[in-house]
Amino acid sequence: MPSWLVLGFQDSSSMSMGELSCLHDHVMTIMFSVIIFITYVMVYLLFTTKYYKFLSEGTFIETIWSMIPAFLLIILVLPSMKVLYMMEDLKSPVLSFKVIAHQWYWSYVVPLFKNFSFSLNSASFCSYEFDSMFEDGSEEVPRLLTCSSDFFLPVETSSRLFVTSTDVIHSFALPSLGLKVDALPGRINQLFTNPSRVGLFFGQCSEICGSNHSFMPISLKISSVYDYDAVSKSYLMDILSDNFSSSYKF
Ligand SMILES: [Cu+2]
Repeated sequence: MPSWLVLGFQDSSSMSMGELSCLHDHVMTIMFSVIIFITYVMVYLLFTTKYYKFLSEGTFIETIWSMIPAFLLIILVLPSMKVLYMMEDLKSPVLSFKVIAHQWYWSYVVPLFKNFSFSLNSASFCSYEFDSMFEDGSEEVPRLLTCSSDFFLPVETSSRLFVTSTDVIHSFALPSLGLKVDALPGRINQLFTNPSRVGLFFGQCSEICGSNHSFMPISLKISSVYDYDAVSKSYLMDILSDNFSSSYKF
């Protein structure tokens, strides 16, 4: 999770975020080498009094200084394309979730897993929806990141997130999983993730979406596949008992 004085990325929790961190380091290494070399040459030329007359024109040197940047661009673009395709390829997801942005909270539509179904008055459920509001917590919980209910995903399972919005443009972002996509009204964007470790992860809306933009955090709980049904069932029971507490017993 984000903490004070951390200037780099958060620890990665999925393979795609690990690859993104590696790509970042790769690009930075090349970029700083180029900056240092160019700065050295420019400063040297500013202060030198020598002039090498054959350097003002020469086919060989011009070929060299065209080939080297082209080569650098190729070694920058190849790993970038690899990560891009890795993140976009859906690889037949096991579960599909729907993430809906509102001013100013998130709601999630979660499928029930492993043939778990729930019937109430002869209607059976295969998915359900819950809202996740910002919660102004006490000192023990992370400030501006705590939600009333956590979104949850099973670990080491390919999941697909459909992201959309009901009002204005928001952006669903979870840095430690390397996820970020705009939530656009009238359009569905999709994300693919395969979390590699369990835990509680935080993100925030990353599009200036109105006066309470800072107060729509995302908290994601990644549990084991075996716990997923139990968590799912307890959420469903909570929602049903909130909505039908007077008429039904569970
Ligand atoms: Cu927003």
